[in-house]
Amino acid sequence: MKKSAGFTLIEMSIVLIVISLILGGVIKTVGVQRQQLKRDETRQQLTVITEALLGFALTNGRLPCPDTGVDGREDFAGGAALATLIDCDDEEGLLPHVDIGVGNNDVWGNRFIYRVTGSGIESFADDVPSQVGTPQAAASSFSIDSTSPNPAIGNITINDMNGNSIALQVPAVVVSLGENGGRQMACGAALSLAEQQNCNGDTIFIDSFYSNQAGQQFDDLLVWLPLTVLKARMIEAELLP
Ligand SMILES: [Ca+2]
Ligand SMILES: [Ca+2]
Ligand SMILES: [Ca+2]
Repeated sequence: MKKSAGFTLIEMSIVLIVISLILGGVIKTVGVQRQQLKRDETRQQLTVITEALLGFALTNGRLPCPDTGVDGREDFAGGAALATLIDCDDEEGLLPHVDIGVGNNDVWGNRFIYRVTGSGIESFADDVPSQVGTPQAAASSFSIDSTSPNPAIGNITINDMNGNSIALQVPAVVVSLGENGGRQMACGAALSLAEQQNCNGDTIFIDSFYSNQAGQQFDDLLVWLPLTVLKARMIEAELLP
């Protein structure tokens, strides 16, 4: 029998299957790389935000209040900055990106969550005058948010997935809710317990590695301002003795 030249149907099928497997692998790899790039970009944004928050603190003698509306501006209790004390509308809201001069959204198009401690920190936080819009004089007092009388320390805690402390007495934290941020803004039970912890409005936050395991999904990206760094910068700038 004469064997026909070229591929048989079976050979063609095998070739097509192999090509599709290779292409599938390539597409998957490209997808993972794109995801990684977006996460890297968000980490860079968070680094810029940290610097911007420090800059705000150096200029104003305090950290900004969260934006509890949609305009990217700080919100104060009663709707306006008080003449006497800084009093944030809420300790948690969205990053007041306009006031600190950074971009409004993460790479997935969602605003950053921002929480500032309701307690001031140590001896420089006691009932300082409002300095909204005016630079604080050198070596004067410094406040995070002096609504609490004689506050002692920052009150935000960063834990790992297992509830172990990563950082305590944190003055401020900024969260990108990751790719599932749009859904997570509702902070519903569809999210893993760890992700719910980053949008439920309390003082506990979770930082962990990326996971897409069922029930353990975690794609949030966090940055926080350590008390030590904030104090060191304020001392350098002679805003603290
Ligand atoms: Ca606002
Ligand atoms: Ca998330
Ligand atoms: Ca929480």
